Amino acid sequence: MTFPPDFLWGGATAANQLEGAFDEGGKGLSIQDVAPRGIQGPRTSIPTADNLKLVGIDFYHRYASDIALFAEMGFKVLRLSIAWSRILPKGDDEEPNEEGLAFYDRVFDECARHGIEPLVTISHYETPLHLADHYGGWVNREMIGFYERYVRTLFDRYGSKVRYWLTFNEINSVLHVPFLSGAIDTPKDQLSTSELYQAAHHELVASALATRIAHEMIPGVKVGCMILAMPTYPLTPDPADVVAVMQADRRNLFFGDVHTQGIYPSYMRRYFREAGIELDITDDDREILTNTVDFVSFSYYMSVCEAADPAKRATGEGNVIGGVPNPTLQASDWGWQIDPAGLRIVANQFWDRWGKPLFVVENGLGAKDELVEVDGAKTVLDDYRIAYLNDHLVQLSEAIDDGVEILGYTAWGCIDLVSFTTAQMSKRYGFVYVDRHDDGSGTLERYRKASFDWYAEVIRTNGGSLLR
Ligand code: BGP
Repeated sequence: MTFPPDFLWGGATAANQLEGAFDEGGKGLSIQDVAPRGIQGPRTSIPTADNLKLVGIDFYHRYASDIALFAEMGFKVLRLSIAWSRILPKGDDEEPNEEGLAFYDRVFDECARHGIEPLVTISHYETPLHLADHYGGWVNREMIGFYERYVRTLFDRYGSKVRYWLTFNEINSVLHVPFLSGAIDTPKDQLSTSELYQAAHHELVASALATRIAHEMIPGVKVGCMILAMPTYPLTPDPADVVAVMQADRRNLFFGDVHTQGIYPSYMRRYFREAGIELDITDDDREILTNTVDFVSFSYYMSVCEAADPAKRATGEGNVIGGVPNPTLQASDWGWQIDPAGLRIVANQFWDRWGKPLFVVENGLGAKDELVEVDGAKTVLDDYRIAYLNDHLVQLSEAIDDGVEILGYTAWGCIDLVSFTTAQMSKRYGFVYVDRHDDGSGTLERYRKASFDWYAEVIRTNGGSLLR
């Protein structure tokens, strides 16, 4: 096995999916506090008790013991996000909320005590609700200034504690889930493609600005973009399908192209012209975009197919971006098609195209788990999750052997948390089981699953224990 000796093994989380304490410590409301059905249902006007994210898994109060569990597995890195509305409760506040700042100080100090490096997502689907309700979210250029104020506050406060930063989670998803990704509270069918790309443009400028500011303020900092990776295969060998793949792929790769090259790629000119899109791009914007990222991070769960024939272009179940299901692959209980080789393929594609170090910051299997008793201890026998992760990590090692530079791997939802797309508790990813259920019942007790020991051994052996 070929994982480099300093490979960053760990797990990934997001504030809105695990912290809970949605109205404690001076926190303002975020868009997630009014999205009880994830991307699958409408928002509510105020937080409602059926929204599992309001309590999450209570990480806000249990962070110390949870981080101790991660340390027990040998984590080198923990990906977590900062809830923007803990720091700036409304988003346009002049002064940050000290209690919110102090919370993440405690979290980072706890990580440091265990030798765990934090990898921090600045904006993970949790924009302050006020910015959605009063400014219209990222279609509005003013968002760049609010984001700048937020990142300056973070870099100033945590610059000595956090070395790795990600600007926007799955930035390409703004085209697909405008409310949760872009805080744009207009139904998608009433938004024009121009508005969606304008929002994407504002985020790209904000991301490049954050990169510039970080480089100015924090010596040795590493800033990455974060892309929802979706390798796309032709449904048939028909060249028309291959062209369809090229075009579908570019809708995603565009975001990485801008982040790594610092300019809009030439193929977008034709797309914008033919789609009648005219963007407001200023000279200042163009200058800011030249601040390219230090690395590219991505989530990887599944691949899709693409076809030229609209009759074949049925969309797969449950995923954020869409795409045609692959007839050769099996799917998870939530319809996400399982494709370990896709991880090797996409890592090679990104490396060949961008030449920047990569970081796999999300990967894993959302599955229903059953708590059982073995030798008097409660656990989950999640051999299905172990098989999924094993096969993906073997493919990642193939990519490393192919010559791709990979900084690390953080398994998504390393402790069970609330799902993003469906807002369920029952879609579990963790090495640690959390006793909480879709109806909100449960003790919130934590139990180690079989995958807990398995992952600890993978980390201890630096991948040597993986089964090829
Ligand atoms: C990504 C998000 C995560 C996450 C993951 C799994 O799109 O960045 O926040 O939750 O998908 O999705 P889900 O929780 O819906 O299974």
